Amino acid sequence: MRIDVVSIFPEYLAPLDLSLVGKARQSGLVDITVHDLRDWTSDRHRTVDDTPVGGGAGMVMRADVWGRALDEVLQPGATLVIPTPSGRTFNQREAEDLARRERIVFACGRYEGIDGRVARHYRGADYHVEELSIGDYVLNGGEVATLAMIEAIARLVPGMVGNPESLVEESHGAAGLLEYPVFTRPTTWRGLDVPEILLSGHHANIERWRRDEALERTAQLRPDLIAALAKSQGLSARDLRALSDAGFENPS
Ligand code: JB8
Repeated sequence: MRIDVVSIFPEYLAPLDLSLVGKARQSGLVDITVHDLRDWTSDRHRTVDDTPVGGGAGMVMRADVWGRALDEVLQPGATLVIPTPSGRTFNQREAEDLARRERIVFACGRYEGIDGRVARHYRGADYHVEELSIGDYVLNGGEVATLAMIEAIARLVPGMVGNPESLVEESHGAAGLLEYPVFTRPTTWRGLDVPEILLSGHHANIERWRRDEALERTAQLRPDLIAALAKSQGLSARDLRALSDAGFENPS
């Protein structure tokens, strides 16, 4: 997989040298290049922005500069990801989808964002263009959102995670639920005991306990996920009984 990032703050992407993503880059599994948008400016001040047409606060990133950069960096068949708070929300499904692409280019905006014609132009030129938000809050630019998305995508690339078992468990263990709590030694810490069932060695009981913990935690914190699972037949009769025993309303 090849990933390019275009930004006016290339140093913001330095964490991509670290940890699992850094190792994947060193092993050649993921090839990441960070570009400085100002390399495609043509004036003495290396200007990338201008005032908004129609008025309003702040500055807008110029289509001409982005066009020169993307004409050079985007290869045929590539996906263009534009982080923006007005995009569709990036989630695990999007990460799985993007992990299957051969080439992705992230265009990191700043100020009030990138001239709206840039996304339209590359869509019209038959690129996959995804305007994506990482959540309902506003950052100062697309760089941190890009870091989050690259980390979520890269760990799904086959051969990437040190322990492939952990990915398998994630996808079919408690699909659509929050994770159950985890513990390690010592079994007593500051007067708090690890749940006894986890020390029993009874794997079927442990699995059931973990499923119940995941269900309860999800019902408490993310009732929207319980409703979605109920709608898609993702809850067994046993799951429904566990939720009812824990005092939650029947989600159907
Ligand atoms: C200017 O919150 B965000 C985000 C905010 C931004 C830009 C891109 C993304 C560009 N502000 O994800």
